Amino acid sequence: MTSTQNNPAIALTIAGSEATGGAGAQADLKTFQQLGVFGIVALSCIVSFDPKQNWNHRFVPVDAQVIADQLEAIGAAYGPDQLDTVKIGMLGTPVTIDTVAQSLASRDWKNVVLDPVLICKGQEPGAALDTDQALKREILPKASFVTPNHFESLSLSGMSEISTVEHLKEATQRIYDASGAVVLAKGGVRLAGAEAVDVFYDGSTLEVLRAPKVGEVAVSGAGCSLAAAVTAELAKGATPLDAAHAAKDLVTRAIQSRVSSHAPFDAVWQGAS
Ligand code: PXL
Repeated sequence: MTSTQNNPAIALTIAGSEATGGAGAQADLKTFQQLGVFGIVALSCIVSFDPKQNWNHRFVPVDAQVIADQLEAIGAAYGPDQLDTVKIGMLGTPVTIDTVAQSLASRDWKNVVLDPVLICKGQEPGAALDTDQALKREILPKASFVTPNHFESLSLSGMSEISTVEHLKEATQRIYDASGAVVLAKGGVRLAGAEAVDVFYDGSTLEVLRAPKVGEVAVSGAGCSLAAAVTAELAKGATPLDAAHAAKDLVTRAIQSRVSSHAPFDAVWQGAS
């Protein structure tokens, strides 16, 4: 059945569920909706924090065939003329990465926004080595836009330290040179100072995006929402730089409007503005 009465921009996120609703696919969909974009999800994994174990991550990958099935259904429902923009969030295992890479290759995408989620807050970096390598090998070359956080910028740039804005600028240039993707690297609370600084680089324009820091503690879903907002704006036809600015604005407001719970971290709220 086709109806052309409504014609919103459409964006897909391939992401994990984070059950408490702060991060992952839930954050992506809320962000898409807030920016007037019709959101679609292919679920890659399910994360359920464990309140009995210090809110550690319990991670369950979605079966590879089920991921492929979701992407088959989505691709059949929405042709490339309707859906040309995809965000990739937490994939979590090399098998999932393989599956997603194969599905992505079955059509041309205008915008592939990669939030290169390696580990979540509180996880051990070493646990993600094989995932890290598979992501770099199989997904990063397909990305047109990448949004690394501090830890991911270290990994993708090969730098041993990023503690100043100058370091972060160098990281964006290195990541661009290695990937060809537009880079929006997040300083967040990891860089000292009164401002939350992100650096944008597209091969020619290097721009520092600044907003007053809202506290010194990371808020759940900020990174997911930033990449989702970039995705939504690109789906609507914005330039990468305009998308980055709009995303920074949305996330700043979403952090200011954050929601507290009995979990040890607050969650962003995109809907307040
Ligand atoms: O914020 C990174 C992230 C992304 N996706 C899922 C997550 C998390 C962190 O908890 O659970 C599903």
